[in-house]
Formats: sequence, C-alpha cells, structure tokens
Amino acid sequence: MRTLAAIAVLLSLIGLPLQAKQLKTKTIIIEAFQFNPSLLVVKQGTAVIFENRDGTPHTVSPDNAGFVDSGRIAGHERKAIAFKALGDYPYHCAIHPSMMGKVRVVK
Ligand SMILES: [Cu+2]
Repeated sequence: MRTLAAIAVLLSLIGLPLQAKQLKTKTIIIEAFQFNPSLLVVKQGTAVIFENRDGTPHTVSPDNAGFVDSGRIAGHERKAIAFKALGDYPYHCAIHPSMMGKVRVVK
C-alpha cells in the first residue's frame, strides 16, 4: 500500500487525480543504465512510472519538447510522468546521454 500511496502523491503532483477506476499506469524500469522497455506503447491517459533501480540518479528528459523533464530521480526512487497527446516521446538521461528510450501514446 505504500507504493500505491506514493503513486497517488506523484499523480496528484502532475495533476492526475487518483480514482481507483481511472488509475492506469505502466512502469518503465531503469536498471543497469538502461530504460526497460526502451519503447513503451501506452494508451492515452496512462501515467508512466519510471522506477530507478540503480543506486545512482537518472533523469527522463525529452529529446524535443512534449513533456516535463523529470529532473533527477534518485537511486531507488520513482517518478510518474504524464504524456498527454498522441505521438512519440523520445527521451534520454541528461546525466548519461547514452541512455535513451521512447514512449508512444496511442488511442
Ligand atoms: Cu542516467
């Protein structure tokens, strides 16, 4: 339940209300300096949780615009990001530029 509470706080921070039936999330694991999966396809309205399992901080930073940079996600912490419009959102880690991934939002 701690995890759910943490997600609720994160979602409220990005403006998504926590309502049991509406809570749709997908998780991208950050581990060994990789985003997994590196391409995540989500339905519109899904919040993406980035879970950092490394001991070092990472960021989820947009290659272009399109979503708000995560800032530093400390080791063993997580952050929810909302991808609002349909389309592709390539991103990278600003600390380790070789780390790249993409979220695709579909109907
Ligand atoms: Cu990184």
